[in-house]
Amino acid sequence: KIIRPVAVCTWNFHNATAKAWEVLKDGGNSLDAVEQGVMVEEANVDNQTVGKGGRPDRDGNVTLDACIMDKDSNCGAVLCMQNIAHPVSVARKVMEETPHVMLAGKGAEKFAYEQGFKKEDLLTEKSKQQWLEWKKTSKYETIINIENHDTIGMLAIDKNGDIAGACTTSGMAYKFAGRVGDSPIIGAGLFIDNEIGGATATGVGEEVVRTVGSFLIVELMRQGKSPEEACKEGVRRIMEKNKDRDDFQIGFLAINKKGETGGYCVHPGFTYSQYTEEGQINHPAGSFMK
Ligand code: SD4
Repeated sequence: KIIRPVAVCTWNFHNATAKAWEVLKDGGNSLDAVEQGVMVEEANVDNQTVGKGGRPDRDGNVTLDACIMDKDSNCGAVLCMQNIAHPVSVARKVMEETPHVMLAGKGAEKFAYEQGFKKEDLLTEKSKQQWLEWKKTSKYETIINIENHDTIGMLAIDKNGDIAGACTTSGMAYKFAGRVGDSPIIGAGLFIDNEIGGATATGVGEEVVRTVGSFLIVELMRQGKSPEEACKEGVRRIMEKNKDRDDFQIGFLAINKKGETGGYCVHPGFTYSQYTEEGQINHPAGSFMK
């Protein structure tokens, strides 16, 4: 059975998939759907892992990472960019308006201003106070499923059967200045191959980068695995390299050409939110640890 259109995203971001659905239901394309969908969370100051309101690095600066990829394998990304609330839209401009795929730091910010984006202070009072509290101990640790895990990766298939994806984050809270995770790295935090499907990731980015997680998952689907089976194998590969350690979360999410979706994670707790013509559902993903 072919299911389309479909919008699906990491975690419980109903408002984001609802926004994407608005685009898709009227025949809009998957690229516009994923961009507008994730922008909901970039603008949400209560989400402290994405966009405005994101937790800062250890020096108190909010630095954002995002990427976007379309049905023709065009892609764009911004890395470690400050003062711009919608990095996904800057990533789309990089894709559409430059000969490049990635712009980082000051260069990305300069390009954004040239494209008409406004400078904004992204550090909210809440995130600032929490950072000041953190500085008293300066201990870098992640709490599974709680801290640091609200990155939004979104995948969509439109009426034409074309797939696109986007991923956006403020990265790990209190990271080193300049640290970039998996989220803006094509193949790691996001990958689309319109022949096969798409995948995206959330969690401790370092672990996703070293297995090129999202690319791996799309390739596993090419070999015949379902989205869930492919995500499960992606998690297994990571755990294979972490025999002595399981104190971190990773969640993978995938969609195939039929519009089937699936996810898998390290620890119970990762869910994904899906919107189809049957409405909105939040699915719990299977997990490696029980
Ligand atoms: C990162 N993968 O920067 C991101 C963090 C994340 O939910 O997913 N948070 O490593």
